[in-house]
Amino acid sequence: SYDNIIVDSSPEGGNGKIAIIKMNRPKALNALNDELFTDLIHATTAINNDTNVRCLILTGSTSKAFAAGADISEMKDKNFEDVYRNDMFAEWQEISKRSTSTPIIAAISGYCLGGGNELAMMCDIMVCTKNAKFGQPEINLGIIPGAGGTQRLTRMIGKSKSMYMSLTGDFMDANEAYTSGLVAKVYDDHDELIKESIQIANKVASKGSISLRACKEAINAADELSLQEGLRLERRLFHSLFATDDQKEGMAAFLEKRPANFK
Ligand code: CO8
Repeated sequence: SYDNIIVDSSPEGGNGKIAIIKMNRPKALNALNDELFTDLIHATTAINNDTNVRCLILTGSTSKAFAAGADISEMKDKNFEDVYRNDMFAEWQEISKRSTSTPIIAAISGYCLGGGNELAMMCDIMVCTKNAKFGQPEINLGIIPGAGGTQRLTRMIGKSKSMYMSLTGDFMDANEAYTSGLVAKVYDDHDELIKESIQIANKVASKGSISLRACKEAINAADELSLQEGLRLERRLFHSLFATDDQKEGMAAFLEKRPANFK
């Protein structure tokens, strides 16, 4: 058990292969402080190493906030030497797409700001409620995004919208986040968000675990590789899946007109 997050390893409605982590500092709108960081990295690492879990949902414990950013009260008195020497926020890469091979769904209600939005963008599928608000308001604090906001957001929604958000600090609503490609789905409220996220996670988790991880690796490589390099990586991963039982089962099941039973 943790102080700043709630981990549910067998959520109601789940198929036994999914887990949910809820960030739980509701009074501070889930501002990401050191303790919450530590809990989250510990829990995601444990879940990533658990081969029974094929999909993880990351969400906030209430409808008001996914996370309103890094904890400003913790950062306020730090100086350059502190943050440079400790390479502040470098450890967040643990949760990022490259380090955690289990697919992660960010289920977002309410505020998703600064480091909160950066955390959501480290996940693989972002879904939200109608009341969600996305932003990189660091510019209002005299700083800039520090955990991928200038890089991942630009790749996801393009330069002009990314510049607009980070230079003005204005928030983006759920509708614009959907039409901009930041989120995959929008739901009415927090309860529906969680219910539907569990359904998405169940669907993902019903697939073969190796093919899921290979698929995640290939899609994330698209951020970094040239088209030729990316196509080559995709082909090699595709070839490697012919060494798995899941490929045999998946193709046999199709031809035998029955659902596949991936082990
Ligand atoms: N840090 C610390 N406390 C916060 C934060 C935060 N980011 N956001 C909200 N809180 C606290 C408030 O101080 C308040 O506490 P208290 O009740 O003790 O006064 C409580 O949460 C409720 O907040 P508000 O009263 O302000 O609630 P409102 O509904 O009036 O406003 C807002 C909600 C608009 C979300 C407002 O709280 C706000 O603007 N928050 C700050 C948002 C922000 O600037 N975020 C960026 C932070 S910097 C950052 O994220 C850098 C990222 C670097 C990488 C991080 C790695 C992942």
